[in-house]
Amino acid sequence: ALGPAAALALVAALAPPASAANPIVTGYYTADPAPLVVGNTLYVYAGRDEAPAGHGNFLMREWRVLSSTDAATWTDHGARASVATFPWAGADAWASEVEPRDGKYYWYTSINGNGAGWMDIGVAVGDSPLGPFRDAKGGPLVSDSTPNSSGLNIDPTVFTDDDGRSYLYWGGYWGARAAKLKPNMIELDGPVVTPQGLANFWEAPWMFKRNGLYYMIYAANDTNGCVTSSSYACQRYATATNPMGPWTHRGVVLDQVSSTTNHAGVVQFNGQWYVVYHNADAPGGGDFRRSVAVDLLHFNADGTIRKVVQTTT
Ligand code: FUB
Repeated sequence: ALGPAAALALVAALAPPASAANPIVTGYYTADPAPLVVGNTLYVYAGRDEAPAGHGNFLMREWRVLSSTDAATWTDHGARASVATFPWAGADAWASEVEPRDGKYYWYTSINGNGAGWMDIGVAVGDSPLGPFRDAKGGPLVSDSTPNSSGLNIDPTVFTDDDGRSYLYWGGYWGARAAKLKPNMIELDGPVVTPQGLANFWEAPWMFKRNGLYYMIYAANDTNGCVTSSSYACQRYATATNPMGPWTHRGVVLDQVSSTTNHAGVVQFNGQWYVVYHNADAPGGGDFRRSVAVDLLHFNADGTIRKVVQTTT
């Protein structure tokens, strides 16, 4: 028979991993979450939705950081970057992602520069996951003047492969774009290309790798199995055997959520895969008053992803 200590250990081993109470932040609204694991800590970088009730557009001026050691209870580290982090920009702290390299943390952001175009991609750098972060480049990494840029340069996702090469994908509305990054992480390495195979791409790409296979999840808004109205979006996903594609579309991984936008990140933490996304479920929430949620992500034996069960508590 098992002794009490062994029995407790067995129960702990058999217990399902902690799942979050959603939304993970109350008290203010958060959107466009980007998860990152450093050591035993899961960080979530998210924009803050500041739009008052009834306001019909995004009002976003800063990015917040949350952390957890169990994906269920969260510490709020406040705003760690804002529009003011980028002296050449003026507004719109839209979706972002943090990528570590060589002991530094590079925070890639969608931001409204003061140039001729609309949205640009900026990059800030810090010495820890919580910063402090400073503008790394003195100007945009991607702007309208970047050859073959997407026209709406938003939603950067950066992926670093096992061989140390880093890749940047981004894009919104008019298509996805991809480029290699130099090891300094603040310059493109070669041309901007249009990745192939991301069927019905709308915005919000997020790239990761599992068992040697590259995955891209991204928002789509087609009514062919994705959403009931193209004002909304689902998350489709694609896989590839090369980090620059071509990609093979695999299906819908996250159905329409309660906000019109649908933006997600995927991460493995404590042996479990999670999807971090946003919706409008929080009290007083809406399309411009969104809240971050965390749910489990499950893979089938053949590497395909099961559709996420969205939980509300
Ligand atoms: O939060 C502003 C924009 O809405 C993001 O950049 C898009 O991904 C969508 O979530």
